[in-house]
Amino acid sequence: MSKQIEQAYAAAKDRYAALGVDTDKALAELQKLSISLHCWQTDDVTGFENPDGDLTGGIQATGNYPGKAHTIREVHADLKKALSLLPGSHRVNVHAIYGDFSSGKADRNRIEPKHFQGWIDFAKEAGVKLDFNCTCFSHPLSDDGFTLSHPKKEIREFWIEHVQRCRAIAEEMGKQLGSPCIHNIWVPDGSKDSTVNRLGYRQNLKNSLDEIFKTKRNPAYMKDCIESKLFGIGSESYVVGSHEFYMGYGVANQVMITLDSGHFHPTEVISDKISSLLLFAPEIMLHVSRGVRWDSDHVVTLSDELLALAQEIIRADALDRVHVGLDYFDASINRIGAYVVGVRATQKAFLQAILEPIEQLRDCEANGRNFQRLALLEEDKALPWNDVYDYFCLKNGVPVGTDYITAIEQYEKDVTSKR
Ligand code: RNT
Ligand code: ZN
Repeated sequence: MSKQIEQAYAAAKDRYAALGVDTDKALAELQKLSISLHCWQTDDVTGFENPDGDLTGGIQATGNYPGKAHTIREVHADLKKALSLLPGSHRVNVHAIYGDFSSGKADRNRIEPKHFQGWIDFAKEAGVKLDFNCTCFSHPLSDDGFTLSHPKKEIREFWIEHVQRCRAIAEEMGKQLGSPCIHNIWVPDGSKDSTVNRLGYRQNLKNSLDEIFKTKRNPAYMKDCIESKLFGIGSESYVVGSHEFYMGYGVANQVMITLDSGHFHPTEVISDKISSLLLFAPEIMLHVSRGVRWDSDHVVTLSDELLALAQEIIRADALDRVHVGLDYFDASINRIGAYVVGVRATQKAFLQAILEPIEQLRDCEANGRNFQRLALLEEDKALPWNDVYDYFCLKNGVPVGTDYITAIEQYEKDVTSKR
């Protein structure tokens, strides 16, 4: 089998070389792409603060496929399994509700780095870096739909304290792991029906963010980002943190902006936002997801839009300024399988983008040879990029092609089905 893969790679290498593309170089580029795996896919965004509580905040994980993780150990084991089936070295994205509260419960405004030391130790052992998120949902003080923009000062202050503490935790993670931990702020704030106070809530959110960012953190250890959304379940009429809000805030204050591909109108794409944002914001964080109708969080697949997104980043030579994370939660299928499919789809999109015969394409465009540009782009779609990806898996010592399906079935049989 490995001989066939090597032969297919050699043939692909020649095909690409004829177009001026070096596949060995492309593989070296892909090897550097670190994808942040969202820990919340293991347990449908439940966490350990209140394992019996409901998920709130306009997000929902549907399905009841058996085998979800119930403890930190199980989350770690599932992540390790997923990582063992993925080529490359990656990151893990942790949410504040996934702390270790076995030494005693700590409310959100009381959490400390010690609650996340277990995650840092896990990361060291698993050879991954960490990213972090404050959790401004699934809590009694977010039940009426508002947190950082809440009309009541005491409630805003509670959430400000939470986010401040999360930024300190992120800094500790980055310090111990030697890689800046990206801390994402997403708040569910919004309302089901029309509000007559759109400006008021936004003013509150702005003031809360100003307060939060007054505390400077070491950028070598942590970086901040802010995430917008168009609407959520139960916040259909108004979301405080809209795209315009965070675009304005991020550009004015030079804070990194998070683009979640599921957070826009179904016909609006984030691929076309990359080249604009790169001109005005310092960096971009991606939450790669797949919106389907009103749901923003289906498992990522190799879609045209995912490819367009990767192409925009590679064509702009911006891999060092764009951070790639995943964000979806599917409780209806094997959860480890959901990780592996999503990460592999993302890598395949980036690999195709890296393998693009960009010099030839740019030459066509510069000389008005637009038919030739179109034809090259069409031919490029079916070049043997998957042979290059198979070889990438082989070289990284992970299952090639459909082989990971059997590995996941085995893990389900041995581990998750027994939970
Ligand atoms: C919600 C946002 C947010 C969450 C995670 C759990 O719509 O996408 O990023 O998915 O924080
Ligand atoms: Zn997101």
